[in-house]
Amino acid sequence: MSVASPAHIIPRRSVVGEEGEWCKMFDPPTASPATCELVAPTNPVPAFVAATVPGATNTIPFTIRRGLMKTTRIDMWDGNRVDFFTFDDPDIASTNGGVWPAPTIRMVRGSIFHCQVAAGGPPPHTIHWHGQEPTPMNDGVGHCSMEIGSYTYQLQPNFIGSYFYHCHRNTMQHFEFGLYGFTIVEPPDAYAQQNPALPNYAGGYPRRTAANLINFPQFPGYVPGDPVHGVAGPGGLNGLPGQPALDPHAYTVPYDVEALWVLDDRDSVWAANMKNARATFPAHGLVQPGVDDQFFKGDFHDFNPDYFFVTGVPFPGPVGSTVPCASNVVVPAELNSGVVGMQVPVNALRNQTILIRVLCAAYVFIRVTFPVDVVVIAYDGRALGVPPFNQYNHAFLVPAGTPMDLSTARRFDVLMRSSSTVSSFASVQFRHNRNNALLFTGQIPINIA
Ligand SMILES: [Cu+2]
Repeated sequence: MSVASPAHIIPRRSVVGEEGEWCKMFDPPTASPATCELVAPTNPVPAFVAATVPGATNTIPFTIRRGLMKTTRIDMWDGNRVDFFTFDDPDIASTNGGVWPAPTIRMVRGSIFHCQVAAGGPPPHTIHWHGQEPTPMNDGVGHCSMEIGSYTYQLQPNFIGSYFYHCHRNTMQHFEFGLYGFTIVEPPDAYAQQNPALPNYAGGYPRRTAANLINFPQFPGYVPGDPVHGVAGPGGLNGLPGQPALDPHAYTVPYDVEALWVLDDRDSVWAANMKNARATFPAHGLVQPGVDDQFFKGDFHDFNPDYFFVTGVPFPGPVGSTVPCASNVVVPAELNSGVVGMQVPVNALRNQTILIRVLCAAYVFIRVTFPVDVVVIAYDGRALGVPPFNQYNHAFLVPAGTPMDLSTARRFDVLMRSSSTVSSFASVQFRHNRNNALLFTGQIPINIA
């Protein structure tokens, strides 16, 4: 199809004069909208964080908060300083000024999730929940639904898995500059058990995630589900009056160790030249919105990364090298919704079930190769073989040494379990998005003692 063909032109009405509440892409915005169809939030995680993380508060009941955007200058491994755009959590003082990546958001399936986002830096921004299924105004799609000043996002997570949230305003810039964080949806009872003396202590491990492991009995504790009626059994996803009680663990498996690998790249020259966060914003009063605005200003397409990271941890080496990251990095509970002990490199014991959540936050291609067999249980926040899409896919084994490719914003979750000791690395190749040239090889330690 061609945009030059009269048959393919979609008429656009002018929105001049409406740059307020609903036409929020303009600079400067003039109003913040109310959340559509607002209902009472039920997310239990903010109260848990306030109860367990020293100094944390829960200012708005059942609601998490995020502030954006902060400008944070981060030291690279070689002493160069690079600008990042970052979030903070106003309920956790240690994040003031912004952290990168943003604090991980955990939520439980079926709860009503609210996130109040306030723009302290130059607005507008919009938060996309990448794989969640909110109403359109809460989906935060770039250039369509904007939060300005302050906006409360509302959604109900219905699929247990791995997601992320990111600014979708001028995405190639705001996302690459660091305005993102990881999001994890857990079973409905993940935060119900809050006694640290009990094995399912909500702030630690084991935890559970969604999977269909009917063909992989090496992972103990898997609870099968009802393939006809879905994850929740005959009562349906949310239960129906008179139907049997739901099993919150149907189609889930416990894991003992959790690792988060957010793979990212930075081009320091690109970052230095393109750091005006408002460079491409359209202005009020343009006659043809979407035509007269300046989305294409700058050299955003010319991206050649020279720094590489896993979950904010640097791979300390130049382009062309093969370099391991630090071997002992644990995500602080205050940056992980109160959960203690989520790892970056893997340090586990024999016969522990290890869950590794992988996100490609890089703009170049990623090629991950594990030194031991893994079972892929989910892609992009959807567990393979789990209703309602169970007839279309299934979990599968990836033998040791087999490369797996990822492109920007994609995720996969793998399970690993070894009865023998392992002292090795997973290899992460960063390959150029235009010619697939190998740019850098990062090594992530995997130690099973
Ligand atoms: Cu933004």
